[in-house]
Amino acid sequence: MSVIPKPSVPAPNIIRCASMELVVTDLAKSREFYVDVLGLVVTEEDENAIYLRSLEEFIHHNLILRKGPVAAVAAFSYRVASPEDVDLAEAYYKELGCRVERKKDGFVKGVGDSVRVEDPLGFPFEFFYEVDHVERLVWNYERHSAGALVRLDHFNQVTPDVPRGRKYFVDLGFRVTEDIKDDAGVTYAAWVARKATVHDTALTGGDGPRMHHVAFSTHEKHNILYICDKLGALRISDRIERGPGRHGVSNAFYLYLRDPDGHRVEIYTQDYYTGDPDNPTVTWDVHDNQRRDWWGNPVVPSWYTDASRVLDLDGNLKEIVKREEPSELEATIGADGFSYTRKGDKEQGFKLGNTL
Ligand code: XXG
Ligand code: FE2
Repeated sequence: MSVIPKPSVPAPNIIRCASMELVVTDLAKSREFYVDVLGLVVTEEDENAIYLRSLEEFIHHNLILRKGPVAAVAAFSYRVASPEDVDLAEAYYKELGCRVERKKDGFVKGVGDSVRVEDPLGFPFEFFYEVDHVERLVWNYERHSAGALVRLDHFNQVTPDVPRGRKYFVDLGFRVTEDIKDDAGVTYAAWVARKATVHDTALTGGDGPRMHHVAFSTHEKHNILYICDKLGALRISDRIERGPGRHGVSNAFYLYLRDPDGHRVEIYTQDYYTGDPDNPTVTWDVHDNQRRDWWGNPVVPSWYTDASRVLDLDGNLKEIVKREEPSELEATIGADGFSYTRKGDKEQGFKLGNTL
């Protein structure tokens, strides 16, 4: 696949991942999952769409559920630092030869002047600055549940050629915080950030463009355990796909759920600070069975294979390009569903009693 050139115009100053627009096939069922079970707050809703936000958010929404015929993702939205950065985003993607649309009144409720693009990796990206402010519910503990989702943390995107995508994100001003590689130089995944956490989005190697997951953060590990208990009590434990556990990459505590359409949602907490310009990149060996789960628990195959389709700017499903390099599933998971333990770990090993 061809290298994506760096445009001559400066990249827009991106602040953070801000919102995702999900197309869902049954709005009532999705509302039940995101509002009644997970506790996201409804900012606004009508018969076609529900605008949701997390408890610490002050902008209009972090998630839009829009009714449609096929489950898919309509937009990955980023907030930029100023109105001029929306102009820069428009010029940047035009120079890349991408399809670009600008709407001064915004594409969705609550957001003003914005640009939507079909980016070089095939994803529908949006950039905006103008947005309606709403009440920030940080102190409204009467509205917090034990599993309170407080912030949108990151997106995760499936793309066939991770190094190609990584260069595109670095040109766009992202820092690479972590990645997964093998000795032969194959890259399986990369995590890239604008805000001072491990990521605003990550690239997972696979057939794409597809959306792997959208992640919301909660404050503490016990909040994640409460969500598991609640799903059990509601007899919908089959929505749990992977976890709870501790990631190797990012060191965050995690849980992956599947919504009524199969869209994957991660609940995430307690990664580390990455805001310095010389923050070092952490590289993990694909054969290190603690990379994706620090306790060495197996990753279910569906986590590697399943992902949501994405839409072009006309609302049509984007065509999928196959990954040519080996998938992480083939590289690491045996017939029993378990990954291999990295050779040499025993020699490095720990000595009982020397930790404190
Ligand atoms: O947010 C993440 C993830 O991308 O969802 C996955 C942080 C780490 C991981 S991994 O499974 O690689 O530990
Ligand atoms: Fe994630």
